[in-house]
Amino acid sequence: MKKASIITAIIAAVALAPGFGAADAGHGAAIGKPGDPKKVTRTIAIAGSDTMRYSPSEINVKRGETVRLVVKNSGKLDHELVLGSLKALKEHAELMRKHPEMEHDEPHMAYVRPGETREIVWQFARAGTVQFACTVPGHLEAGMVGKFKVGT
Ligand SMILES: [Cu+2]
Repeated sequence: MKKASIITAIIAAVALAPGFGAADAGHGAAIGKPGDPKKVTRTIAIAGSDTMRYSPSEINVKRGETVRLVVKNSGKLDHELVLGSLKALKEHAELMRKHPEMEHDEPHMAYVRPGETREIVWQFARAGTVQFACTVPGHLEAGMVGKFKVGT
């Protein structure tokens, strides 16, 4: 019995270990997908600052809409905007904490150094909420989160 539960634990650990990428890809469908720049209907400017807030932090979009997010860092620290579910964002933040040197640049994220501006072209697929956060260590925890309210 004890042996069986240890084996179960090992299986669970193995299943979870490479699961980060897989889970992320799976949830990618729920949050939408990289958009076609030709189909952009709206440009939305979002600024991240050292007060650990985004401005604006709540944005209404429509299901199926393709938007260009212009992410500006108006602070003196590095910031980032990563789209995802809160769960995936927390996992990403944890990964960043363990591997601060980690290079990561995917279509659903924009890493902005002080004074920089970067863009994400994104198409929202489902009605509901798509969250975003800064996964620079400590920032999400300090409240650097925001959300898109995807309407029909
Ligand atoms: Cu930040």
